[in-house]
Amino acid sequence: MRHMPTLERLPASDTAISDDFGLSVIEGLSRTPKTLPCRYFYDARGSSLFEEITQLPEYYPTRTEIGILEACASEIVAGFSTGDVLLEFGSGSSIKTEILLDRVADRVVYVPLDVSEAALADAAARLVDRYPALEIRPIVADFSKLVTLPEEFANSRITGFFPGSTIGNLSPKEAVGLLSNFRKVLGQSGRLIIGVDLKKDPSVLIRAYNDAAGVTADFNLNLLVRINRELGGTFDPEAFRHKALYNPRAGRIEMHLVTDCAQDIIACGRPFHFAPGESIHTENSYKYTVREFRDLAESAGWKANRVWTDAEKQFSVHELI
Ligand code: SAH
Ligand code: AVI
Repeated sequence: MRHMPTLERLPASDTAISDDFGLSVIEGLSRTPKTLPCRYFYDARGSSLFEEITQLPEYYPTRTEIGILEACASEIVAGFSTGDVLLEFGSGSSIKTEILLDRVADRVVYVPLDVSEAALADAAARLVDRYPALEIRPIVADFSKLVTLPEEFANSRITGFFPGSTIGNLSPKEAVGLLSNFRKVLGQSGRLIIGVDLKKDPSVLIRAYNDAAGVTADFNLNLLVRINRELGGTFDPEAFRHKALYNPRAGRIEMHLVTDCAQDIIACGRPFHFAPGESIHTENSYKYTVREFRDLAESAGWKANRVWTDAEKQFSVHELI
């Protein structure tokens, strides 16, 4: 068996994950309406619940994107030369990446980058066994705060891989900022393969974020459990319920945690009051048309090149150069 690759941390200016949590919670719960950033969903339990979500019958994005990637993988990997880097932003379980690695593991250096150390460690353990010839360099970092990559990649051609429509969890304005920064980090010779969920019948969307088994509800509520554990919170998760709705004007699914009765809780040593019916807005998941996303990518300094979709036009995979 091969040794596990060491997890690399970028310098403090590039990433500040744990220190941010308390500040973000104080800031978000002090607002009206209250909010919490969705990147904190992914502690060990949250990452594992997300994996369960991807298997749910109602959650079409994962299996649809996998189908698209299987169909277009040979076209994507044709662009790789020996020594090129495949850098995945928010790599999670790295399951979809195997579709590409099956074809290029002997040629590329794979750099999974994620805020979740647990997800990175699990994925790296599986990949070293599966691909004995693959060089893996995992990085614990917040992709929204990336300034530079490790010096050793300075002269490499880098393909960024950003599947799963994680870009949809940012507002369109933030998405433009992130894609412009990816442009800088990947350089002019870089390209980006990015998965984007498409606009569709709202009832299909609402089912995907409000599954019958209640896994998405547990994923949402786990944020309160995490605040209790890591920030001395006093939330009663049973006093909050999961709510998912489609906001047609903004073109996004919204997830909320709603309480039906008044609550006074402590988090980070500070008091927060909830009126009956008040909610915490925990996530947005924006949906785009192919045209809207290509325009957004171009406004971030990329050229929108090839695009692949499934037959029902549920999901899209874009190549930006
Ligand atoms: N790319 C995988 C996983 C998607 S789940 C797939 O398509 O299946 C989203 C992943 O992004 C989680 O593993 C989460 O920890 C990570 N993530 C979310 N926000 C992040 C951020 N700001 N920086 C780095 N990783 C982030
Ligand atoms: C990771 N991200 C793209 C998922 C989504 O669909 O917005 C997170 C998720 N939230 C609820 N279900 C899945």
